Amino acid sequence: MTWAIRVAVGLGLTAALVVLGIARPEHTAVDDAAAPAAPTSVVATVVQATTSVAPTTTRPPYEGWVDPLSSGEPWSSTVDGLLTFRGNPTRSYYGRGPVPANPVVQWSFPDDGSLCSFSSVGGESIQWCGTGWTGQPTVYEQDGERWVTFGSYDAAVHFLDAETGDRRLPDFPVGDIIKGTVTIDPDGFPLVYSGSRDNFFHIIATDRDAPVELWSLAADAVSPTMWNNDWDGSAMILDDYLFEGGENSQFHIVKLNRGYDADGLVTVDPQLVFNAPGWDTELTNAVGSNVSIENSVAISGNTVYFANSGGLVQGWDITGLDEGIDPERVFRFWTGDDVDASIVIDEEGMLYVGVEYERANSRSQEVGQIIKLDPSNVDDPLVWKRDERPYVDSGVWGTPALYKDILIVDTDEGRVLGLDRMTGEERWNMKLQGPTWQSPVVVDDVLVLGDCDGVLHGFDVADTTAQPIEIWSVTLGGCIESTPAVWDGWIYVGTRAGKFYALADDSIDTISG
Ligand SMILES: [Ca+2]
Ligand SMILES: [Ca+2]
Ligand SMILES: [Ca+2]
Ligand SMILES: [Ca+2]
Repeated sequence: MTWAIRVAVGLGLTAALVVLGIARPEHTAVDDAAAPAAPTSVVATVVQATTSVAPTTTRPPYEGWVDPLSSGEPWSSTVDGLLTFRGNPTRSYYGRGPVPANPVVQWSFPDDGSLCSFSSVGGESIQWCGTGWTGQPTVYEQDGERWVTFGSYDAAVHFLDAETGDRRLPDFPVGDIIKGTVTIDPDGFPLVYSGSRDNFFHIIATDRDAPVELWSLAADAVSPTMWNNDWDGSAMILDDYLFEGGENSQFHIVKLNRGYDADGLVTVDPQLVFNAPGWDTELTNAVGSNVSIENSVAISGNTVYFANSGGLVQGWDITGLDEGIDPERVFRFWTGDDVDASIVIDEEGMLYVGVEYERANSRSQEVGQIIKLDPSNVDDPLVWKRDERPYVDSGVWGTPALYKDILIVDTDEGRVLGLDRMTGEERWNMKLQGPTWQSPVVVDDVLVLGDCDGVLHGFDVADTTAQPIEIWSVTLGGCIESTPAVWDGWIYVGTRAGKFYALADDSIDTISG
């Protein structure tokens, strides 16, 4: 049975956006042109860590950074919520049900106008609206109340009441658009971590009348850098360390030194304790200088994984980080082409990687666009591969989703695939209006996925051997490019038409129900 819920969209606004040519994403929405290089002289300092917080799990304590068995589980035992892009260190937690059975828009934001601003791409200024890649909202409890916090294309972070859409705090303006997903402090400090195209990675306090920036990391604070200065990746925070890749093509680790002052206000005293290029000479010889890191770092065991626009998947061992021992690269696999999707890691430590097809080189034709890697087999890690390259500038932008025994992947052309995790064999496929760049969300056996016609779909995927069954659809308008958040009967998502939406069943009564 299918419900088609049509939501009235301001036709004048939609028409205006179409005239401006921004109702659909451009392929430049993820990749940004190289910025002029600036000389830098800041050198990272190494400080000794003094404390380490043991993770709380229902299993015996794990002697390391991230228990691989935590794949698919919530991140924090301190803060209830969806706290970062794809929810946890292995980028494999999609939210908490129930999923609405018949979702209806309960509120939209802002009340008037749209979330738009102008930003430059390659010297040309264009208007950007709403939220885009990756743009997943965070949903969480702070001081006993539920917040929805996200960055958007109006160049601000928004802090909203999850039930009403009213502002909990004034907007926090940054210097340029925000494409990525903010991270909420997993240890309960009232802190929000956000990148921006404004060349800074920001740490924002949310425990006073207005949000306050406590610190920022400039893209040129390290050297050498390559390509650009934006920050799209969603940070990961473990044991007071922040891990983040930048479009400066470097991998950064910051010791936060979080605390509170005499008035009880949150403080940080960040120290950049490590940074390293995410490229090597072999890579730049093969692909040139576009080696920016646009995905969100993923961590399993004692290894931080990420990939860059040069297609280099890499793992960095952080075993001795809290003893002052520098991380070392322990895994290297070249996919041949741009990897902007985040790496997803299963409970066995296997990596699932979505790859774009824009260089069209022989390596990307050999390796394919959806791959499973076994990083314990450093010399021959490729477990399986799948080709998804119908044309140049296609492949995968969305971060794949692990669900039961399958991997769910959407492609630029709008194909959605259910693949056997063990073999890569196709269980099912379906076609939506592309480009589909959001990351599939699966909660309570329902796949929530939007398309670029602005329709948000719910599919029953409980039987992983069967074709998904559409159980509802909601027309929001614009292109749904960013990843939705599902939490306690609500779905939160923005579109490129300029608004941010909260959907729930009309019968929803209390936020905590
Ligand atoms: Ca970017
Ligand atoms: Ca690209
Ligand atoms: Ca920039
Ligand atoms: Ca890229």
